[in-house]
Amino acid sequence: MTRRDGESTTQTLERTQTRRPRLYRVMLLNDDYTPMEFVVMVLARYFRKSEQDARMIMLAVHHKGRGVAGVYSRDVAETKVAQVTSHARSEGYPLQVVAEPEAEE
Ligand code: TYC
Repeated sequence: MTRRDGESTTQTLERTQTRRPRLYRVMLLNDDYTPMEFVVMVLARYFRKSEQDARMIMLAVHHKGRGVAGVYSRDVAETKVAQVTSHARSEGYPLQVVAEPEAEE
């Protein structure tokens, strides 16, 4: 804020309520080329799913087009996206992984 004498000051807005940081859904998108086994491995290794859960999630993505691999803070979600994308590319697979914010309560 600028005073009449031309000096600038800073105002502080106080809030007593705290808000929990947003959570982000890491989504897997379907494609025609990434092998099912690779997607199952990704879900087990990077998203700590059991073999059984990993298969269920992979098949749901295969049939519905997309699905949630896990829900994390923004930093962790973005790291998972980067790690899985780089692993997939290193194998020559086009697997798409994205993070999207959950709705605020
Ligand atoms: N549709 C792929 C196939 O038939 C398998 C697949 C599942 C790929 C999930 C990506 O996110 C994915 N080989």
